[in-house]
Amino acid sequence: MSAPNTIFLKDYQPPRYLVETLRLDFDLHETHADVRARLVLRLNPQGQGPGPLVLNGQDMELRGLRLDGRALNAHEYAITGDTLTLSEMPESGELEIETRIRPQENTALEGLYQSGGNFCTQCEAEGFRRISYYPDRPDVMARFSTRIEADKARYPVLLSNGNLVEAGELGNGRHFALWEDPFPKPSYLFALVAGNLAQVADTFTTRSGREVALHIYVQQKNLDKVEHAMRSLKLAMRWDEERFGREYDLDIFQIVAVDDFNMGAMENKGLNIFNSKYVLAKAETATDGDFEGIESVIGHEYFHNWTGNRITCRDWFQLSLKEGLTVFRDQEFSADMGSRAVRRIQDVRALRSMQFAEDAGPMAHPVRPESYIEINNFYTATVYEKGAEVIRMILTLLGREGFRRGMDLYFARHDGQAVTTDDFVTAMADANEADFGQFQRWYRQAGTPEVSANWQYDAENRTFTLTLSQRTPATPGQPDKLPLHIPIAMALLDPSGREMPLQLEGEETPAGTSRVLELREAAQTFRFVNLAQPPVPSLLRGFSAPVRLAAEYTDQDLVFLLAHDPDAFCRWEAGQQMAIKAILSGIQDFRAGRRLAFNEALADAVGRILVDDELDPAFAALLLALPSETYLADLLDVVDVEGIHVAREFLRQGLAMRLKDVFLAAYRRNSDQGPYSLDPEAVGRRALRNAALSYLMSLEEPDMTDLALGQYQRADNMTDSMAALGQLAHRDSPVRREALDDFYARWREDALVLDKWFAIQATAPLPGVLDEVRQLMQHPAFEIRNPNKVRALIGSFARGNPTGFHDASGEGYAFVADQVIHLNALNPQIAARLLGAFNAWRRYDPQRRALMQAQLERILQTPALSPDVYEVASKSLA
Ligand code: B3K
Ligand code: ZN
Repeated sequence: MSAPNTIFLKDYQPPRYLVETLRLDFDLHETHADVRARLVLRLNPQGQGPGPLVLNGQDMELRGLRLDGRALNAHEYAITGDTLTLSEMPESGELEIETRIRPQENTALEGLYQSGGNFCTQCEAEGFRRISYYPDRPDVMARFSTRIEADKARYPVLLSNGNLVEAGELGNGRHFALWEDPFPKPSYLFALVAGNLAQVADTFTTRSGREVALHIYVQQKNLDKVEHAMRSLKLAMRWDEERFGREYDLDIFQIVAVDDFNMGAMENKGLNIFNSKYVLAKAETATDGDFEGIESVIGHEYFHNWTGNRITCRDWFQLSLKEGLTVFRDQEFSADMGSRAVRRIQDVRALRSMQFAEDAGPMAHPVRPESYIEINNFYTATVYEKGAEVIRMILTLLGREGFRRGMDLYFARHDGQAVTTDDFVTAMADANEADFGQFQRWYRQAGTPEVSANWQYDAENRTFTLTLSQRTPATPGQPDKLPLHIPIAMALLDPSGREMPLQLEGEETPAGTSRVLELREAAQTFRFVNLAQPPVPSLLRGFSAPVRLAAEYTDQDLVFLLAHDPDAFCRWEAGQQMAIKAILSGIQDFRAGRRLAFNEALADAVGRILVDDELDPAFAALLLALPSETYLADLLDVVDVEGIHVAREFLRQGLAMRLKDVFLAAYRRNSDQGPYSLDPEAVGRRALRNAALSYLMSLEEPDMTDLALGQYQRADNMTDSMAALGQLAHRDSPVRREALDDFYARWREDALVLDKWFAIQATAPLPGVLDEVRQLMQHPAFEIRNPNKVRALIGSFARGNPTGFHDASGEGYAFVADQVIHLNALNPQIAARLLGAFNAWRRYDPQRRALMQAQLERILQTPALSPDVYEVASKSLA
């Protein structure tokens, strides 16, 4: 095949024409939809001057084209590939375009499509061009009005962005609604919904006293699962006012839940469309993690109203302008709603297991990429999560007030505009008279920086010398890296664990007990004076920068930090480092055919955590969570699939054997008798109890299986039910099948719960798992066109089952590659995501490497490959 085009940031040109208003008329039918678009266009004074008008359009039939009321002749326009070009375009004029599209046949779930018999849309990034010919780019912002006409019995609810201005009957069983959005917006924020949906309504009064109607639409049968989403929405609206001074700006805010959705949710102006996974929840069907996910995604999409919608991106290279910033905002929201320390550690875990791996692989790209083939492939952990870390570093460097000043200036300066990440950083710098010149490299340079720290205490001179150095490994297309501006939050702890007063050489007096050191050079030395005792440094507190830190800690230092560091992140990290050391040495033993040795110091440390009742139980649960197999894989030069699994399980079982009674006591102590509560304390106790269960189950003793089975049978909530079922399903025992069948029989009507059932089976580290996955693909509840099902079954197998996917036979690879090829024709976005499971192929042993390479090559030779899949496969092989 001929390679699809690459788009480069350096080629950016402002649009030649702007659209002032866009009127859309939809006529929805059972086999098709007719769309009429009327664009009021004018020459962009900042553009290249008069010339042809080029519109984007894909998969549609052009049925009419008029300029200022006059039908255009065939020689006045040209359709080539995915564009429509008008050679002669006056400086201003009204263009009327009639197209016919087929939402019923749209399996890519981009543009207008059907889900569960309802119509809905997904336009970001470039889905609007499947609805009408249009300058489908974010720097063209227009005022939209949308009229929808459809059968009234089938589609009683007709929604679009903005305010409802008119609605009525049309006789013949059809009806219509007219919506107007007063805020100019890019086409990617357009949305339409037509369907048979039930509504939950509430109101929110903004701090300036305006009342906003809040409507959440779901299927009738799900009305009992909306309360948490509504509560989250109101909390988010209040929080954005309090923390950032941002009020909602329309009279109505609507959320619609749909079952078929490529990602989590979409922030369309005034009409967010959500994957039902991020709306529907009640204790019986959703886990504590699901509840947290809903709160954060509802918050995230709501916060986009200011960071994304009012101020949007100039082009898609600037995606992190809205995504990194909005992830940062949703992380802060969640931190303020629950335990800040726990949320921070969870976020760091996710960043390390996904973004660090991305940065180390063939798709590594900067937070602001320089080129892409398919923009949908760049909705990545780098753009989102590393982008959020970059914002967080700005906060760390400026302090909370300075950061707020910068945000205020950003909103004041750029409201209503489509801007760049440079504009954002400039606002931050200007508001604080700060210099972010070097800092900007975080946006341009890919790869995870490695920071090394070593130190010396000089008892005679009472000084402590800390040397920090940095280097960023090469990434595709970026062989050489420059030093970054890295904030390293730190403190020095005395032998009792207290923070010591800090005085750098040259300072008159000590000031404070914690600092942010600014590392700007390749290597820098910081000398602290007046220290009567040798300190242990607490470094990268709160994970103040997205780097890999190599610090010269002894085993003793780690034990000390785990016991005493007042900074929760560093305390947790010390425990992780101890576990990592133990597992890495276990892997070496395993490789060498030696018996694995157990590190008794770890059992002491874990024992102390389990009996410490001062500890927040949620934090204790995190301390007990072993580093993920993916993160461990990332730490090895050559990934040892079996070794990681064996050594990690050996550590889990070793701890359980030594501490069985303590785990059992913790299990019992944290059992809740009362009714289910979402209060952080109760959530934490469930987490700790279920962590204890996972250790106890590793003993593979019949009474422990009974414990899990009893928990499964008695659970009144999905958190406890899933935790127990997961344990039962991931070990070979006589009750395994029984429990899985029971769960299915109970939840067969609930699609979201069945996703959990699929995922738990797909991630079982058991022989024969691939056969089970194959069988499950034939299960009546499985549906290849539904992204949630694909993610639950195939995605979980490919990314959440290292021993299954990487089975030495290569069958796991062949299976996933088959699915990628199948999905390529149905839903390229989902296919490309799945294909990402192969990205780390070069880091495996020669046999596995060859097997994965062969599958990638087979995929690349598939006829009619989508640009999405082409880009991932070709870059992976490059
Ligand atoms: N902005 C959307 C993501 C769109 C993805 C398009 N492939 C959801 C979000 O980040 O809020
Ligand atoms: Zn977002």
